[in-house]
Amino acid sequence: MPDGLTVNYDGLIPNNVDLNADARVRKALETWHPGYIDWWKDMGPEGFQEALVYLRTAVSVDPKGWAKFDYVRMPEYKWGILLAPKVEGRLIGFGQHKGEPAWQEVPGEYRGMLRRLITIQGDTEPASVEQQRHLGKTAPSLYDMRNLFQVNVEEGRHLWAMVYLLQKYFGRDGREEAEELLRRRSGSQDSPRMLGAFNEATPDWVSFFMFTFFTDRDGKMQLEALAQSGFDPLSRTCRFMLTEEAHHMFVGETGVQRIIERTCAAMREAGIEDPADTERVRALGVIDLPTLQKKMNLHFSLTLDLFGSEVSTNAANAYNAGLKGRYREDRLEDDHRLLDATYPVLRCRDGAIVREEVPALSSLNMRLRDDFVQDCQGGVNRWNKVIEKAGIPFRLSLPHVAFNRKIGEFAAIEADPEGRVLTAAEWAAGRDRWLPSTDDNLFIESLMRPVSRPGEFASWIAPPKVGIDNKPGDFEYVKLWG
Ligand code: BYC
Ligand code: FE
Ligand code: FE
Repeated sequence: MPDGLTVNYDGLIPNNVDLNADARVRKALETWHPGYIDWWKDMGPEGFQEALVYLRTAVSVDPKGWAKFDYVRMPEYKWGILLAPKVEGRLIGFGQHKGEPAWQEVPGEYRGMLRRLITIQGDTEPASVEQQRHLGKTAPSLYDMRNLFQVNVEEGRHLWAMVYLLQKYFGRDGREEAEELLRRRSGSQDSPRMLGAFNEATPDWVSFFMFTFFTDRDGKMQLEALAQSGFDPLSRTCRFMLTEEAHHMFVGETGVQRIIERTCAAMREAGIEDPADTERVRALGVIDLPTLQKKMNLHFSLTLDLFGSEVSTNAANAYNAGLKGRYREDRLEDDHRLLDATYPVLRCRDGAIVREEVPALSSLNMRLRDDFVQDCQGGVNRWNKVIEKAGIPFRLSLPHVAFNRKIGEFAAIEADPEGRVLTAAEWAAGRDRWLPSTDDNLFIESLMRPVSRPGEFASWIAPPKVGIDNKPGDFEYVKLWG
């Protein structure tokens, strides 16, 4: 009997869901598999399909030892279907069905809503791989290249995770959605990915690190909310995905931190005290802190759009139905129904930003976004410690939530990073001070030169403190020629 912890590696698709006993779903997934591999070869990391990459693969869902490391060619990566172990007797934790047994099958009345949530979640995973496919060619080290590819194969696995749910629980519509997930393309005019931020470019490694810090963290928040789901297979799937997600945010946070370390060290060596003296700082081959702030402004604001509208009936319905909870719902202390509660929401009223009490059910997107901002702030504080320790008079800060928004309350207005509402002319005049300008992007692009000798790093980024899997500094994380 499968114990739900070890993974069966015998078939084409490693899994801990006893696919062998489920001929229909196994066949559906085996039918989908070649299209996935074609997609990966077409849209996955460009130019590195033959390289041997030192990757971790999930071999168990036991938190104490779930991964093993080895050299793999990415198209041969074992993309498996892994659910966190079932919790016997689990009950629905919130909404109108609170206290009823968690669903093991799709509740008919919520089928459409659930399918939509799973499809949107699934769509973001391949989108990010598409956005990052060019980056291997400019990796600042083999260590960073390996981390990029690790993130990419795991996002591929997250697609598998959602496709499994669609194929197993949604019959023919699920099959169609699974096909569509391989058909849409990030940035495409005709069939774009579903959410805005996943159609933006990730043009350089600074953007990559900001993306994994901010946008993968939206992934974390959304997965935490879906891990609370009364639909038990979704909950179990998301719980396991979260163990992988931690590494993605590690890549982002330490990536930016290493850029900051390098910049601060170079400034000190050269005796530059003014962080705004960007010309002299750039001449050192490092990224000036004001430009880093602009990149942060961009990726933070793009990611805030992923939380949807502050006031949303979709979110209220999903909560009421018991499908999507709040961040760590199970650790919150209230009635978990929220019928009479309110929540403070920042709104746009007659062109001004005001705080209003709104029914708590309608403001769940805002609440999750608040939790997200708080989570981001922790990382920013750690970055600022590095700058402070170097004695440089500069601090990074998250821009106001109204800054540069395309979705929700603030889509209709322009605001600066402090949250001052601006006229169109003021916005146009200030834009290049707050967001990366063409000139900033060209400068960053000029630094994006590949470094591919083991143990060497590009001029603009410090080496990591420890290697992956405790490997030494000059470890060959990627064997480029296979
Ligand atoms: N772009 O009530 P509203 C990750 C649409 S990231 C375009 O405001 P709702 C990852 C919306 O669809 C996590 N359209 O929003 C990270 C709706 O359209 P319809 C991904 C948008 O539904 C890095 C209309 O506007 N997972 O995993 O409450 C690397 C009104 O919607 C956008 C999830 O997001 C947008 N940004 O909330 C790899 C979880 N925002 O239906 C992976 C699943 C809204 O009227 N998704 N619209 O045509 C959800 O929970 C919700 O769908 C959303 C939106 C939070 C996204
Ligand atoms: Fe993911
Ligand atoms: Fe991720």
